[in-house]
Amino acid sequence: MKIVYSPRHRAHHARQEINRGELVPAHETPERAEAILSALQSAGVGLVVPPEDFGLDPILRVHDAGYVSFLQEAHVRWTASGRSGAAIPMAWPARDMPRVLRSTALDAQLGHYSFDIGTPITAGTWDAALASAHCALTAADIVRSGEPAAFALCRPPGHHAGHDYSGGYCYLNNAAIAAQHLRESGQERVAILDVDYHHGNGTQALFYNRADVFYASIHGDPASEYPYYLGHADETGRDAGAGHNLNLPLPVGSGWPEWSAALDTALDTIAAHAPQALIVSLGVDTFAGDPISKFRLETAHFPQIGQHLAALELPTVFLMEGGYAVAAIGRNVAGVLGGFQQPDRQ
Ligand code: Q9C
Ligand code: ZN
Repeated sequence: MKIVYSPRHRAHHARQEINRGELVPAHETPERAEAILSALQSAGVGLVVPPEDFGLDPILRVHDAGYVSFLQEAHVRWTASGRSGAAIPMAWPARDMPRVLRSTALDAQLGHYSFDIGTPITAGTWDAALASAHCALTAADIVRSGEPAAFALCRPPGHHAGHDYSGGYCYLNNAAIAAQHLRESGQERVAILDVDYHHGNGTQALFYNRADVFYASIHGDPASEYPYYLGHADETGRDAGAGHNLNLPLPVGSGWPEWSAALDTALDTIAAHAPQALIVSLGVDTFAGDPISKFRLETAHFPQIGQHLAALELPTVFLMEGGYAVAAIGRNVAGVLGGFQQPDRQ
């Protein structure tokens, strides 16, 4: 399958993040994408192609225009105010404060358009995020044109980003942008399967009241795991979207037996919704060696994920989300895609 990749991801490079109360080297690094690219090339997964330029229109079908403008300007404003490094939010409205943005202060806007401290805006963040979304759109078009699958090597990732907020290393919701694009180019029902360790709160929220995009996620139980405030099993959709959201939270420490049982449930439910296309939010932070996550999948399990997905026999857009064990990320992603392409060989 084709691999859609842009070197523009490198423009987004935060040096540090706050984790467990300490300033530590950032986990979401350019090396992640480079490691994936080289592993996919070594494994012969397919031709590497650049993203097409879709401009802003398909982004604005999903994201708020004020948020998109803010992302483009935030780092320039940060620097103009005499600060160095990345723009980082540090204040958010509490429940009894109005959520409408009245202040023109940069710090008010940083808080308004985000939900955590872990999503810094550097000089190149906007360029990288836009290229990442264009990779997802290009992969969607490749599949729409008749190829059975494509892989978008998205970086930064997207599934935590909502209509008008960043969070969890995510700025633009690549999966949602690709799903909306497929919807508007004629696919009546689209399913998104999110296998990243973390619940894709942004993707869920964007489609929660819609029946045309089904969202299913297998993730660390938000009772203890990020993003904490969304991803519980009783969130099943609202209004027209009732019954079109499936959360399968698993306890910390879950391994292949529990995880693959949840995958079977997700795939059965997706099949019952009879979508015309599948988008896979592919995070490999379910790996036992992941530095910030707590599932126990081993490298040998990733080809089996691909194999299970192939059994759905749906046009499939894979796009990259998380995975922070850089030494293993390439082989784990190559494993999923290889298992999908050659299910009989696994
Ligand atoms: N101590 C993705 O995988 N920080 N985002 C968690 C845990 C946020 C992960 C801190 C993790 C976000 C795309
Ligand atoms: Zn994740």
